[in-house]
Amino acid sequence: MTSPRTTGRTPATRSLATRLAALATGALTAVALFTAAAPAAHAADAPLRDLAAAKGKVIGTAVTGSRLTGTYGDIAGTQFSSLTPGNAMKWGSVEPTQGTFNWSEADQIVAFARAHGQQVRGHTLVWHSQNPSWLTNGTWTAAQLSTLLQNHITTEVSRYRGQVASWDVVNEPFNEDGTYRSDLWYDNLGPSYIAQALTWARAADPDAKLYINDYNVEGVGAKSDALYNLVKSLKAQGVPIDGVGLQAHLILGQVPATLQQNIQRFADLGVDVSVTELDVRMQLPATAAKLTQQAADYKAVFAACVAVSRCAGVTVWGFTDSDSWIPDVFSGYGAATPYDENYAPKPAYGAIAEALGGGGTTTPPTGACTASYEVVSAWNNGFTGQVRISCSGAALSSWKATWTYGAGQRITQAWNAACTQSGTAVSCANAGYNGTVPDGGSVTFGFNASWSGSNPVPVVTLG
Ligand code: G2I
Repeated sequence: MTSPRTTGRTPATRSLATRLAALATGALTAVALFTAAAPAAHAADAPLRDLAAAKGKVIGTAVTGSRLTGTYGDIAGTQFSSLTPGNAMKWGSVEPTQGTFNWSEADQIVAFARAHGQQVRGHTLVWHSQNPSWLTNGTWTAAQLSTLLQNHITTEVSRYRGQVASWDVVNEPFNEDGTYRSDLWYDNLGPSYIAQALTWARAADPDAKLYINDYNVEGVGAKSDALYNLVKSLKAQGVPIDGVGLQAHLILGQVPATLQQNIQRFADLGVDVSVTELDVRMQLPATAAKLTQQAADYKAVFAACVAVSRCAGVTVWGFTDSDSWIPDVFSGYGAATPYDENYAPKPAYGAIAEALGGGGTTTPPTGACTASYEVVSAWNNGFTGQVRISCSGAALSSWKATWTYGAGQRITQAWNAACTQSGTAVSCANAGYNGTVPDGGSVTFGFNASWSGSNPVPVVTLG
């Protein structure tokens, strides 16, 4: 289809474009004085970890050790109360050659967590994947394999004794139909490897909470029934089991309806439950509608955890889309985490805050800084916008304004701020000279952008 704003416009279409522009300007200035009320994602809201703590919950994220500096480190260190090494504690990472250990990334993450007053979730001791090739390619008797596993668990858990709050001791032991997964451990040792692994872990650190962790066990079904029956039988036998981890690698719009009921039934067995690897993937590109649905999905998961007292907390599997496994594994899918690739909080961030009792309409702050977005002028395919950041009863020493363009608008130029746009997400940070907004004062920045079709006013979040 040819756009009326491409070549060969007739006077009639030009006048339509002019009228559209006039309409856009008029309509938008009318609503444009809309003020994005605080809470801003970071400035006015308490950090997620404080909101979670007020509910008695832990909020965690998987992290990559090499990235724990700059903005990534700031967010990881301030918003979350627990860190899970995404890969650094797996057997293949810590003992790539038999008897030669590499603890550097795991140590780094543990030290970072300690410096930021955070828990560590150890992940993972017994798994079918990411084992070292010397182990998987070796030929072992059952007795040798059992000894290797015992030594591995003892070595790793002892090293972090007192520093790892919870261990995903056994990861992904089940098939979808609830039978045991055929892997190195089950095939050679039978199902008793699970009880043994838990027992060895308990001996190495009696204070760590010991979990069995799996995916597709979030709702009631054959696989979660198998996990339920296993935990029940381990408890009956006196095997040390403290918790169940529901990974929760979810698809947009598919939070299981039985999630809370399922968490509750595990809790009723006398174990803790944690959501350990939450992400919500969508087919790309992300649109405003998909991000809104994603926010609802995140909110539903957090709300389910809040509703069950033995739900210890929720960990997201990477907090930024730039550190997510999804695009590598599910072609065409992504945008699965609460922050975009440029660390701008997505609607899911606000939804998490709301589920944890913050954000939204709860307690209006007495003093606040707010951002108002205004379309100053518009023409057939472009417009000039301005954002004013005003403080009353509060002040800022730096700021970042973020919003989502749901109708295809694109920033082409900005002044008095450094603006970037990734997909629909816009992020504008203060220039070197205008980061300070005093109590009772304001700062403005401007931009040009393109638009077509419609140009709705976005909600600006201040951070
Ligand atoms: O697969 C998603 C998760 C499912 N539950 C258990 C988790 O441990 C698992 O995490 C992922 C990591 O997020 C990925 O980062 O586990 C993957 C391996 O199964 C990790 O991917 C691996 C890549 O496959 C390697 O090529 C890469 O060297 O990450 C490694 C380190 O970046």
